[in-house]
Amino acid sequence: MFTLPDLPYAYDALQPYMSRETLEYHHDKHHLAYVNNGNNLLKGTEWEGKSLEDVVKGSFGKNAGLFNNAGQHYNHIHFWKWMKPNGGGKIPGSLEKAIVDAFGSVEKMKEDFIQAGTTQFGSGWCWLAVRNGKIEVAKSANGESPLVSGASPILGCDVWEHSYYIDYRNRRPDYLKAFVENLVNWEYVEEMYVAAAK
Ligand code: MN3
Repeated sequence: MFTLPDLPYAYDALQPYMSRETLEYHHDKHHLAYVNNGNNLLKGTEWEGKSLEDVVKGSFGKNAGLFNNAGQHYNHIHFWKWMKPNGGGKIPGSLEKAIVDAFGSVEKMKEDFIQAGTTQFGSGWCWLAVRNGKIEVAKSANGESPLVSGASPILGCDVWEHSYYIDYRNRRPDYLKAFVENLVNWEYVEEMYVAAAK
């Protein structure tokens, strides 16, 4: 069974970069809907009782309704933890080194990440993911993530309009810049990097 996790901070803790109103709608309504719909669609399938990652990977291309909701449940569980109050700032050493190895500089990684989110046409996500030990930038539509192409997501930004329209209207690039510079919890990204790079 999927369950909705609490936000790891107060609803107003990410202001002014993400408002209480956005988090109330995004967490309490959108994420909850993925949990409830996912649970209904999971019943009686071969994936009942499997881990969330296995449900996401297994249902991809086989059961679109279940995949969309399970995928979004997975993405949002991490999305809340990929942000923190007073986020952004210094990237922990081992992660910073891996980023520089892959992109040449932290600035280039941020530029590529923001570019991926800006150019994702319609709803979706932009990502940092680990593939064969190396960090890459990716983008995906709707509820998809690098999990379905054999990579491990370590950072994702939700570019569905419900994630930014209240605060940024149509200015998606401004939202992405604020996410990277002021919201990202790089310690959690590093934790996922270490687990993925093993
Ligand atoms: Mn969302």
